[in-house]
Amino acid sequence: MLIGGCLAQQKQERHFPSDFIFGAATSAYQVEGGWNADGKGESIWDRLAHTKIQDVLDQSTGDIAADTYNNYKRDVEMMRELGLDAYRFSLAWSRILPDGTINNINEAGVTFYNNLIDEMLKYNIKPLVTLYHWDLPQKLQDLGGFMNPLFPEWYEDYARLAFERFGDRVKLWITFNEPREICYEGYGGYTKAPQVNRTDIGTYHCGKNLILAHAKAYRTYVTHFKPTQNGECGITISVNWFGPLTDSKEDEYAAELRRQAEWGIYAEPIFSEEGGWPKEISEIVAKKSIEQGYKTSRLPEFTNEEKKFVQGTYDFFGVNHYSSYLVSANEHKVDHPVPSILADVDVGVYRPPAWMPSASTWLVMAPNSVYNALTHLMRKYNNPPFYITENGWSEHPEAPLIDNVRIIYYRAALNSALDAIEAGVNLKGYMAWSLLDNYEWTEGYTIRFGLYQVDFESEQRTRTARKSAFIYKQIVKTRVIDPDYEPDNMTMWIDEGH
Ligand code: GBH
Repeated sequence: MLIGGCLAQQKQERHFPSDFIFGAATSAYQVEGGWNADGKGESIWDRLAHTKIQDVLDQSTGDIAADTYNNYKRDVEMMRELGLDAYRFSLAWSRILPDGTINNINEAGVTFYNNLIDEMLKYNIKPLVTLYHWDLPQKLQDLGGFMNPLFPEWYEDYARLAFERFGDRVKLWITFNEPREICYEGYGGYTKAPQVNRTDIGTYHCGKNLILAHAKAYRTYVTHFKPTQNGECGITISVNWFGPLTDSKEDEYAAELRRQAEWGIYAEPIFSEEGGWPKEISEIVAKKSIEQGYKTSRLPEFTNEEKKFVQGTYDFFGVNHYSSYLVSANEHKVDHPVPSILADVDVGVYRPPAWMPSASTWLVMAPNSVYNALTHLMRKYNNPPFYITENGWSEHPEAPLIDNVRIIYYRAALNSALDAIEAGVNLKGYMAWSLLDNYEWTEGYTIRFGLYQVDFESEQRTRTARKSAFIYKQIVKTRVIDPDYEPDNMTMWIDEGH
């Protein structure tokens, strides 16, 4: 009795460390609006939304979105309501550099971010800034974007400017958000801007240039800014969990291959001791390329010099984690374009029907998802500091403000994060996706991730706290996940000191 009681109590009282950073996240194109305000240049998402509207589910654009460009003070007020330690947002490259190059700086764009950062700092909210969340200046895309070997230099110039202008106040930097979505979906496929759809080489060449660009920016930061600014710089990779369907050797190997194709190709060059691409991928793509009649591998190898340049270029590993898949060597296979990265690894993925669906087809509630992903990364990459830079749950626009399933998801994910911490994972923070409803890329406004609902029909883009906001606020405040906590009512307030 006594022992049982103690254990139960212990489990309930598991605390997040007092220096753990709780926050919420957004990205520029998804919330800002002001797409051409005050000298902002066109980005690849402006171009997609304005010329390929048929590719967006509800034919909507991010022209106004949640109008954070005009509402940033209200956003900071919401951070204070939630009691957040940090807020993750991204800079729109073309707001600062309209044509992408440092030859033409748009001071009004710099001012917007200065205002946002200063407003957050007034209330002790740490800015966690993503330099690139998918909105490349169109003028750089006109030159090939990530496929141009000059890309790492363009990016380094932009990053240096950001460190110069904001680094006195920003101490946490993320170079890129989700290389997989940038390269696999945008260059290898068609589902994200710039819709290049070069399935054979798009993912791989974009990936290599992205990694080189990341390393350049990191090294610039470490050499020229870190000594005086004392911040940290990392990269955010989407690491969903891919486990084996059965415990057979074949399925274990299949799962490893799929993990490499999903995120290993971006993580391995930066975080592994060996450096360069995952060796299985190198071998498979080289072999298949020759069979397919290519003169060289479709995977551009890193030179030894490049490998060394890239290795270890991180202060932390940013993880965007949402869900899990089970991988099979022989079952559940679907046709992929040939050649393409998924045809290269050629495995099947499956999700049990018992895993609860969200409004997004790709997002289901999987058991131990955060724990499985983080403990795997810890073992594989020698336990670097981790931040969960995104995690959250989607519902349809008409779902009620009492968002009980989202609450179940957040509590489960945060419990899973505590399990990971107890297993030794060096997890330092957690950002909920998202602070508020926003433009969900080609799904437009048909998918809602916000702790705050946004009324996109209203001129003010009125924000209203969902029930999940109250639950998250309580967790942030107490550092404990109380499964029984219920807010007294649905009126938000700001605690003293926030
Ligand atoms: C993040 O991407 C983004 O960083 C953020 O901008 C976005 O709003 C948020 O998540 C919510 O989507 O199963 O083949 O259809 C999440 C990454 C997006 C990766 C969906 C997988 C579906 C691929 N995931 N994508 S598929």
